[in-house]
Amino acid sequence: MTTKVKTRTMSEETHGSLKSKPIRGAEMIFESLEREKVEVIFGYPGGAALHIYDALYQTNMKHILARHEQGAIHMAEGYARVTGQPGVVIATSGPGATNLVTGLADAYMDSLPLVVLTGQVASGAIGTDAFQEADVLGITMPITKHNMQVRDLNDLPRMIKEAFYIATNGRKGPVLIDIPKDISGGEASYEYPEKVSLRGFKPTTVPNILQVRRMKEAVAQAKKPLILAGAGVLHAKGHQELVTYAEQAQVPVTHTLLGLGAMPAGHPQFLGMCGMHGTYTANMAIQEADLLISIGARFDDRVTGRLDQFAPHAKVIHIDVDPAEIGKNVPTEIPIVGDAKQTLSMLLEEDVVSAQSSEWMKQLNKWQETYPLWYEDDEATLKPQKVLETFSELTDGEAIVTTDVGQHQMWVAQYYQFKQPNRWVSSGGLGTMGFGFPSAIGAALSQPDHPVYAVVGDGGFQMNIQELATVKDYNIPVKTIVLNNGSLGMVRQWQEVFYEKRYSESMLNQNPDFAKVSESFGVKGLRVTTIKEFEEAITHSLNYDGPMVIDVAITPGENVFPMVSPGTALHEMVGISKGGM
Ligand SMILES: Cc1ncc(C[n+]2csc(CCOP(=O)(O)OP(=O)(O)O)c2C)c(N)n1
Repeated sequence: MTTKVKTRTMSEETHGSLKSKPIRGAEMIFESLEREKVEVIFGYPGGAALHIYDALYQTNMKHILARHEQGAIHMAEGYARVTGQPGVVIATSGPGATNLVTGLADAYMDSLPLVVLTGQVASGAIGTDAFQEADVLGITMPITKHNMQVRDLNDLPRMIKEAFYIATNGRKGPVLIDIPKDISGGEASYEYPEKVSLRGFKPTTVPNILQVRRMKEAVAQAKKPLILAGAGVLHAKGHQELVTYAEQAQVPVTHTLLGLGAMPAGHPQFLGMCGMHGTYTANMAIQEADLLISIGARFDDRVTGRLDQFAPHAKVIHIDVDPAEIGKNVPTEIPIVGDAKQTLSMLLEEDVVSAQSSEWMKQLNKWQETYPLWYEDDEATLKPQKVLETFSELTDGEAIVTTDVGQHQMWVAQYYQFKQPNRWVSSGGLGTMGFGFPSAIGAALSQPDHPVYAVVGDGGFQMNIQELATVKDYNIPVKTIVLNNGSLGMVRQWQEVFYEKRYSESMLNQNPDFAKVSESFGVKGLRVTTIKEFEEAITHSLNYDGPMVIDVAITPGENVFPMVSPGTALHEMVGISKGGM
């Protein structure tokens, strides 16, 4: 554990005499973070960030030293996904900053609020190819919602205030501030602005009432309506309004991968996930619907399949806080610019008229009974689907679950019965391997009393396995379930289906013993090969106060179904029922 001595908070010294007494730029950072009520920051030091780390030493701010900057930023993403609050990251210049690139792109694609502070070489050295210099603004411009470099120390407090504002207002996203070393080490008087005024950034969150009324009329006339709920519902914390509206308007609901948890699993109007590995009922509902209401979803190609055959009979209503999303991929009859919660609240205030959907609901129920998710349980091997069904039952659908990217991610999405919103943390847009384990650390720090599980593949876990040292160092009780199939499973599946079983570089022949690896980090490690052992391990983990890794030897060669192949339409999915592939 760390031995550093905490001496005082910044506020103690600066409150009351803000303008008169100059303080260092690095101190301004922590003073400002305190004012933004930041509880924890994730980071990794280095030369250009040394003033910042020295100032940190003199505060009470909780800092988690990751073992790789990529780990730090995924932790911040996990924190942001569960809380809705910005995750804060500090890294040094050059390689420290470039190691953040994947996490920035990931957060940008999934609209996660982050405030990222990077050290930079001293102002006078910028552009000279100085040691550990990288053009961080140039590199991160396309993968941040906004980025800025501090040129004058007097601007630093305002820039931090703006960064928090931009990251969390309208469509959320990552904001980066690049801070040259002479700026963090320089002194000036400090004043934190109370308000932000940005002429070019005034997002519309309250929708136009006339558009809302048009939607009401369209729903009243619909016979086959459908809501497609995306992560925007969760970001806006509009899940309760979604359920109430769907019930009152008699409209069934499907969701995107990242919309999981917006509607509780098991709700009679809930059809499951749609898209590439969605349920038969959800995908067919899209193809048959006469009215499709997208709320906080962006019509990603994994959702739409072949675009020109997507929802061919539907009038489309698109609700999104980001006007640039509307009409981007799918032509929209009724555009509604607004925050999901505010729009749904407005709809509820307007006296909901329900759709004429009783026949439609009967048909959907029939599909659900006839074509449920299925898998062949051969008893001899450990089926991943069975593992996840068991995991869902033993944790009662209440755990916070993070995943990496691959087959295991799709199986969690299909088989974990999320009962609550904001308990699902996964890399959707960018599809980042190595995300699952560190993001679970951030999630666990935000909810210390809640069980947090990272479900990862044997490939992805090895991409950020060094964070085992972090969970040990701070005794963060993350439980990691490695669904170990000895391969890059999703790549192997595509090679089986589309490349005539030419398994080019997708076998992981030299996997370490994950239980022993974790033991060597001081983290409890278990290996299980039967469903009984798995049950025992999960039961044990629920009462175990510390980190743990459970290496699960699942059936190699198992595939994820149903599946919509790239370039085909949603109704052309394969593997719908036993023997159907
Ligand atoms: C950083 C990164 N590199 C490559 C890929 C491409 N990719 C997608 S899934 C996958 C295989 C994942 O294997 P594993 O982590 O073992 O999980 P599984 O599919 O077996 O559940 C790969 C290589 C990716 N998504 N992210």
